[in-house]
Amino acid sequence: MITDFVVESPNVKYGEDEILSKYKYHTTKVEKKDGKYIVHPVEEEYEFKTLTKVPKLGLMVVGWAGSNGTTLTAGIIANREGITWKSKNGTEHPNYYGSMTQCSVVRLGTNQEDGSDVNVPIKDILPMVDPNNIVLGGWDINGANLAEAMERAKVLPYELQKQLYPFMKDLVPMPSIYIPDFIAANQSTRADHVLKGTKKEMVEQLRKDIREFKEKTKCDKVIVLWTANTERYCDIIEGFNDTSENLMKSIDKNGEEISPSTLFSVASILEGCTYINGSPQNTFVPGVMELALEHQVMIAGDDFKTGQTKFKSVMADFLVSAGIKPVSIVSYNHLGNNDGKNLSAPKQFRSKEISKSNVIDDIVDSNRILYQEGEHPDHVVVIKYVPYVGDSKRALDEYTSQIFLGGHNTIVVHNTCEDSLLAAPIMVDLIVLAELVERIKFKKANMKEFENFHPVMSILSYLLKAPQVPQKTPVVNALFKQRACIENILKACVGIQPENNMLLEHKTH
Ligand code: NAI
Ligand code: DG6
Repeated sequence: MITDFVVESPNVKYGEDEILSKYKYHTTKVEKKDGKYIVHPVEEEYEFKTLTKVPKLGLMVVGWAGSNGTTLTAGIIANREGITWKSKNGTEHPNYYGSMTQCSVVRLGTNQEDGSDVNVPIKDILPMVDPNNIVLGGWDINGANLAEAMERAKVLPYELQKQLYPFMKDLVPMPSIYIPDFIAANQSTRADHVLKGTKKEMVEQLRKDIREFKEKTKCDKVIVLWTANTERYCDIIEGFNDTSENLMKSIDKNGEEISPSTLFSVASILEGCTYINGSPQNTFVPGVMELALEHQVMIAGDDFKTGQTKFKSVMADFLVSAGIKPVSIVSYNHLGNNDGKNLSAPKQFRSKEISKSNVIDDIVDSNRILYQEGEHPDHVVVIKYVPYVGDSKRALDEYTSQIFLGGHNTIVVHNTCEDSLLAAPIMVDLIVLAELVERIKFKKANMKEFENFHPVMSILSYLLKAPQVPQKTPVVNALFKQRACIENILKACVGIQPENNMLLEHKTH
């Protein structure tokens, strides 16, 4: 497969350290006047500048000794070292299946010779970090080394674990912040590796950890990723965590209603490191959002979108866009890993229930033929802890829809899968894309200087169950719209128009 390409266009310039692209952005503005919509097709001039030097990237994982943390680490090492292992099916090879940057393609255009499609991997549209080169570190409230932790997680085949052991036994997480009130009580026996001190002292310690990691590994850039246990929601309190100033004062006073994840995000932002929240809790209280904006540091969240929710964001979109009306969506899960154990506590379950429940909102709200204002399908999410099934989560969904002339259509889906094997490639994508987004700058016609994208990286919505977006920005949950957003922004950076799927060249003489 040829993956190398160059765009020949007066609008695209390849420099030594950057790619410059002049781009016409076509959008449509609509106003309501005298009871009808007035539609204005608009063309806006943008310039994109992508810095092409790929940095040496460090990733600091919070919850490094968990199932996701160990699986991600194992996957990167197995790929980097080319480790193969025997299974009953023969020799298995490492891969990044499940990662859209590493294993999916985009259509570049039409082959002039035979009219066929020309596709290239997403990772080749712009220079991106190779996940094999990511330098890993992190924290955990449990002191197991990564080899023991991988064994405990029971995710990977034994023959692969055996070979990974020597690479992982010396990787030991740094002690972390444990505030029992925020995660389930059933996690207490795991917390044997914890930081002491006030909240302010702990933030200072995390900042020092980040600086020392960067120095020791000689990384150009560090990203911090939360994949630790799901926390309960934090109350948003006026004068306490509602502004960055109040939040920082509350940290100084060792205030109570501040979660470990919020403290991590603050430390990360103050160190200028992008922070990604892979769990559902509201880490990004308004004070954190404001802090990220003030420091112009990127943040993204919440909650990796892996299996059931990803499917739902396709299924609901398919049904509603087919003119079919889902009226009841019931999602049931059982799993037996430590995530499932933590989620068996009501407050932690509630955080997950919220992030899993919002995923059809924009799809339903878009169609006023099927749904009246305020009308919504029944949508129920159940999660049960069943230790025996371990990481092999079972997800059962029932979609009941109203169809033509009073009929009903019920679709039932059963999905069995190792949860962490779905999550690790999503983590790879979040890291690779977040790092790239930091190197893309844009300038609109009326702007003097190039600017970065908004610090709240809604471009990563595809990978997240409950995407954080800048204020007054619509949340998009529908999976293929989210994917198109990533694809089209990357293409814009090399002067290629979005895919319009019209294929007029095949429909006209
Ligand atoms: P896990 O329970 O195996 O790992 C979590 C790790 O975090 C544990 O090692 C624990 O000791 C550690 N931890 C807890 N509090 C900590 C703190 N304050 N600082 C540092 N470490 C801390 O869970 P797993 O399966 O790895 O999932 C991690 C998170 O990712 C959970 O919140 C889960 O809901 C979320 N998630 C998982 C998905 C999946 O498909 N596996 C998908 C979406 C989200
Ligand atoms: C129970 O559903 C456990 C959760 O942590 C999920 O497995 C995880 O959030 C993945 O959820 P989903 O809906 O994307 O499969």
